[in-house]
Amino acid sequence: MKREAAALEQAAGLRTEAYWMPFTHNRYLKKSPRSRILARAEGAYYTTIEGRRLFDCLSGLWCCPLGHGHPKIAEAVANQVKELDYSPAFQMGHPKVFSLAERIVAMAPEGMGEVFFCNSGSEAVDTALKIAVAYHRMKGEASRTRLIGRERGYHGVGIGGISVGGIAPNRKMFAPLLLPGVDHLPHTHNAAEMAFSRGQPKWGAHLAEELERMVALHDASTIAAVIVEPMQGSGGVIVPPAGYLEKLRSICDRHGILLIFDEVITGFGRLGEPFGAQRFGVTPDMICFAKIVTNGVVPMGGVIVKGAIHDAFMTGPETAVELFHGYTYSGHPVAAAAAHAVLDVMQQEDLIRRAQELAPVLEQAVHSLKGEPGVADIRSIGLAAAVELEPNPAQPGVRALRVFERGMEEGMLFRFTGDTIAMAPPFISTQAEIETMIEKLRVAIRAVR
Ligand code: PXG
Repeated sequence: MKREAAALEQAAGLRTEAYWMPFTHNRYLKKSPRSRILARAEGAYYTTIEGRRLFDCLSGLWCCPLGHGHPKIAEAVANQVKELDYSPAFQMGHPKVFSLAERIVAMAPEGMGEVFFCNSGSEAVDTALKIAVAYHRMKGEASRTRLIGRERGYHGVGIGGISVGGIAPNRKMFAPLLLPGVDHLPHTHNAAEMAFSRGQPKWGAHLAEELERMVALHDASTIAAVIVEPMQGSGGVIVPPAGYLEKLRSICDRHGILLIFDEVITGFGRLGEPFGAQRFGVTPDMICFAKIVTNGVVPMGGVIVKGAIHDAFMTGPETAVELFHGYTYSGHPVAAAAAHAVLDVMQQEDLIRRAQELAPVLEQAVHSLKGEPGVADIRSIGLAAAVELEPNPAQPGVRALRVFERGMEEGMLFRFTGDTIAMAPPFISTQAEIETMIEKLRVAIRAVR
């Protein structure tokens, strides 16, 4: 109670002006900020400064599936700060980053060889795109520079990521900065063919053949890589049609194009396997990761590459730098310590299996919302689900905002983008918590109408 009182006191003096909040309606939030300010987190719950407890329906922003305040992660981070708080990332290393890379390669699909570390999903994407273009150049195919993304794809907010990304508002303001020589595959969502499908839709594999058309148009010799999220997360849990990723893989193989999976959301268990690659049985040439690798406790991202890609750079004099790329905080010791603790906890508590076991619970529960007022579509796979609402034509996005606000009154921290509510509950959730989350969403949807 004392802590609550202290938080309230602090909230009374809360001054919000100086902080420009990311991807946020700043003016609306700051008119009445108190319900949106979090004071603490423990397990699957946040507590706001007003003392309201909220179930963490999206595991933070898809990144905290092991729950908040895990003692083993906290201890690993605290110890690392005392033991070695920073180690220069260039020309120097520290033991935990080498062993972490080895562990990540061991979890990845067969054939992956090395890990390049960075600090976020956006950096992972830009890193992978740079490696792709440089790789072809190393192989004597410098004309392969074109990058292919996908409509509705989200690859972070770097210049590379928004160029290959396919979410219009993230691109239009920055149009003059977008990379030239980028094309986009069509997205795979089609309400008429797949509304309310569970897991992978049966319709839509043929959309991968659009890549063949792009090859015919641009010529394979100009194309470096295709980048897709195996499951589009931010786009609203758009699940790949059965056979689609396999087709992309075989077209890429046929034409010497690299296939990059952006697994920033799907990496480390969200779909019930370590990576989406394993879940869908398709091995890309590179995998971008971030988020869950540290359970969101310390920023970290990275790119896992096939051995042959790494090896293509290992030429020339031994004393020469092979890749002119990296960040001050690549492989940061505190992030590496957190990541080791996360992987330990995942193993000890068998949490990827737990995610797999909970997936049918979420699927069953979320699809029971079909028929509720304004529910236009429901999609789910693994421990991720989205409920798409019919937008209010006069005010797109406001319906989901109202559901979000009502959800908080019901003790739920939902995530809304556009008129879609996304959920990706922690792997440590109980069956009852997942069912309650959906029942509260039902209450909120009915209340908003
Ligand atoms: N790639 C993918 C597939 C992502 O989902 C990024 C790259 C960028 O990561 P960073 O760490 O630079 O933000 C992401 C991030 C949401 C939501 O609500 C999704 C993300 C971030 C914040 C919110 O869907 N994805």
